Amino acid sequence: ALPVHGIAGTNQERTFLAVKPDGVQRGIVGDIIARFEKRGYKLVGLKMVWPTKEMAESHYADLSKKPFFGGLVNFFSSGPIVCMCWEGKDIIKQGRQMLGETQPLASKPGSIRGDFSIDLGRNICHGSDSPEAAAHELAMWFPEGVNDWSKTVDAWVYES
Ligand code: IDP
Ligand code: MG
Repeated sequence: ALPVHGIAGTNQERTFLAVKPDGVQRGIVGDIIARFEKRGYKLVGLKMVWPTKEMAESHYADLSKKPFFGGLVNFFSSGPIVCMCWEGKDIIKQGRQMLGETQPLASKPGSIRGDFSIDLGRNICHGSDSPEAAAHELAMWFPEGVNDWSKTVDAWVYES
């Protein structure tokens, strides 16, 4: 049977990851993409978007009551971000682990935030934190959909 893409818990699980404006400015986009590519994950959506304030507010709506919300929205809409949809086994959780902790100072070396960032409000990257968030964020950032391509090397990445 053909794989049904985007179902959490399958080898076709999908998540939304983004390089935030600081990561774009600092030229880390390629490094971040390379980490997920080299691990074996499949890139199925990729584009640069300059978020409006409204898009930033919507993306971070669950944090709207926090005191840092205004600064976060201004920062997130201060320049283009790189939007990605990555696919593969356990990608939602693994993606978060590869990003590191929200607080860069608590992030291990080897994680993106642990390798490239210091301050909480300049922590380089975003990743969906649950299957529900992934579905919601992918619908918001990729309303046009993503690419259901089959990666021929998958037989060398997955046992089955
Ligand atoms: P996450 O990005 O690891 O999912 P969230 O709690 O969803 O973390 O917060 C979203 C973003 O808001 C964080 O990545 C960080 O840049 C910023 N942020 C979170 N907590 C604080 C805070 O206490 N002060 C300032 N900025 C914060
Ligand atoms: Mg979050």
